[in-house]
Amino acid sequence: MVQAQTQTINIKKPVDIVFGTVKRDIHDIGKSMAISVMETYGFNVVDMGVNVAPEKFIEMIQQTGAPILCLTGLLTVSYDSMKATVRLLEEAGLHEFTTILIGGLVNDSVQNYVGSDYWVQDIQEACEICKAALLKNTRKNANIS
Ligand code: B12
Repeated sequence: MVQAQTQTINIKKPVDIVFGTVKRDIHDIGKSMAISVMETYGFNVVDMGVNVAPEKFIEMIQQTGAPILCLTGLLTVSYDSMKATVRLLEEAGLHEFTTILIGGLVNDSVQNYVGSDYWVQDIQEACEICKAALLKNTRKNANIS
């Protein structure tokens, strides 16, 4: 069974990217590498940790108004967690303002199943996508700025 994780989440405003390993998955090596590179590029990233429930991602997007959501998962069961997260974001009316990238052990079929905007392996390519997404999306839903 996957244990619940408790950790302090560091929020540097304005938040550009909310990033986490999805529910039931604890793989975090790729996530940590991606976050390091993204921060080097100048993005403010909130690291949600591992085994993150869909509701937690949505709460963080609502709280920060972050225009980009990055999900990682390496297990087959992670795809359902990614899909549930995307669905919840849509139900909250936030997908319109949020670009969703998935990474890890994913491909075209997984992206179609999950409903994300992109799937990426290459972190540099992800940074280019995030740059464009920052220009496109608004922070309309932010409770804080
Ligand atoms: C290391 C590892 C572990 C470590 C994880 C340590 C940690 N802190 O992360 C430990 C030993 C804990 C582990 C546990 C398990 N593992 Co494991 N693990 C791996 C292994 C060997 C390497 C994964 C890794 O870190 N790769 C290196 C990183 C750098 O690569 P990456 O994650 O792909 O990230 C890169 C890109 O994808 C990208 N990226 C990643 N995410 C994202 C997200 C975004 C948005 C972007 C832009 C980019 C991006 O950035 C990185 C740099 O390029 C893989 C095998 C493999 N070949 O992948 C198996 C693997 C993922 N594990 C597997 C399994 C089954 C498990 C266990 C269920 C085993 C068990 N029975 O307990 C548990 C799962 C526990 C859980 N609930 O999560 C299977 C999954 C099979 C499946 N399809 O479901 C794999 C594929 C092994 C296998 N061939 O069977 N595992």
